[in-house]
Amino acid sequence: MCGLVGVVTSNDVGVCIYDTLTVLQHRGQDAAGIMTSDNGKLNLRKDNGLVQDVFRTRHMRRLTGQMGIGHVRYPTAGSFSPALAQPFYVNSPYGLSLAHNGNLTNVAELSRELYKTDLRHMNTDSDSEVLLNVFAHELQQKGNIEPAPEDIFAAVSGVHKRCRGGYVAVVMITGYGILGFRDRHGIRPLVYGSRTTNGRKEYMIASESVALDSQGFTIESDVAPGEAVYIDVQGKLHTKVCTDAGEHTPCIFEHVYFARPDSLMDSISVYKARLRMGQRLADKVKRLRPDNDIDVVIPIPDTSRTSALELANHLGIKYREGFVKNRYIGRTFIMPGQSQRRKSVRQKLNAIELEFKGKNVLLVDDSIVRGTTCKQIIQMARDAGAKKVYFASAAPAIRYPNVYGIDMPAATELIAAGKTDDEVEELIGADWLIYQDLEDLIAAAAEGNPEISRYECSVFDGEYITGDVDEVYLKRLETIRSDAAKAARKKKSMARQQNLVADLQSDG
Ligand code: PIN
Repeated sequence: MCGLVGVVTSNDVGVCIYDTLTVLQHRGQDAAGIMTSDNGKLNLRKDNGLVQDVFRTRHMRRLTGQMGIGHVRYPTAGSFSPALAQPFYVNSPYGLSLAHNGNLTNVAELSRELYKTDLRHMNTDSDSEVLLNVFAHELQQKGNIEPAPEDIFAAVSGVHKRCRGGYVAVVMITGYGILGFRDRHGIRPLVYGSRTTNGRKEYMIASESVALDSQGFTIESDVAPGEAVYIDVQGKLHTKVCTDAGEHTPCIFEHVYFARPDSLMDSISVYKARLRMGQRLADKVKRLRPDNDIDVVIPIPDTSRTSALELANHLGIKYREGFVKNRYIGRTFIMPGQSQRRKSVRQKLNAIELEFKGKNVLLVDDSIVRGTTCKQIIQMARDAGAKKVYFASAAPAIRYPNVYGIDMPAATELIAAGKTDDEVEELIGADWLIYQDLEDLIAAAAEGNPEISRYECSVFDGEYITGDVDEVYLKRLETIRSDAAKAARKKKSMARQQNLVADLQSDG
């Protein structure tokens, strides 16, 4: 998962993009980058790390210019090299830089095509570099000295013809403007808005509306499936739908876990969707166990708080904060390798004993992925004196990998893959496990925007909307995503860095 932003203003944009990236930090903590364009000259700073660690005052001073793009990275394919930090740049045509969120499912075929037919060199195995080069090739074909909006939109059409998957991107065309585009199913989110400064309209395109809020921009619209939005350097907005729009199927997982609750996605309040998840889960609890003996509902912070609160309200049972989270520790979900993940849970969460002692507790989490964290948390609840530990997941069982830009583990590492709910219940050590039903999850989101009738739910139902994901593709993904493969890649990239340091030292 990644977060991106593009801004065209009348003043220097560096600080505005920096501040926005801190607001989008939840979408990726692996790397961050900003590229600005100052009268046709580009300034770039990117590296591995959190936004606050990547940018120092000396970098910010250099990030001048009235337009720019920024990116926070979450390593979908599990690579940790700083070379994969975005934005990416290609000098022809015009000097293009790109920040991308999502995943291309036909990247192997595209890479071959770029190399053999378009005569382009790829320096990484990142699909973002592929996307940039496909766009660059398509725009180059227009052959105009100055790109007109029609040329840019035609290039986006070319991208949609060639690329499959779930993707959004912002592209800066040096000296000309900033472009944002969204795949034809609108799987990944993208929104744009404006503000007026000294009588001039300024624009921002971003992954989430909370980015706009934070900088005083007002939402104009979500980018529609297949639509492109181009803001030229004078601050003029151009929009066009650049492909036959497919069925609009936004990713449901944004509502489950990824997006900030204060964002609106395709006009749906993420916060309200989570409240409704809690309400629907309560209905299911009542249906299945009308005489349940739950004493207290306890969320596993942070994401599940919203649904746990509404679940408790609808059950008429006390809601209590039984776990305290160390807010200075990153999300364990993103850490590579099982052993590191196991160790960090206790560092991250602590139980308040008095909320557990002698009680039957219903713990609530947003989802169960690998099951390792929730297993330990259930044990923590027992250690704190709980009589019975029930576990509710605000999302259905995750049984299939994600191929559209969410860093789900390999299928073999998903606890529910190929298992029944009872088997998962036993594996995590719960006295009762209750999952949200998929139709309830969908309804919880859909109530916020009745125009969207379908969602991208592949991690729950194994249906891949782009129709090109087969066994062979999933097998290949498995070899890239498994913890063992990630660990091997990390080792290799660290060794490479150490060699580099040794070389520099020996150079004196
Ligand atoms: C919670 C995010 N959420 C917690 C991510 C744990 C699955 N995990 C998915 C639950 S927060 S496990 O946003 O960081 O607060 O299934 O792998 O054990």
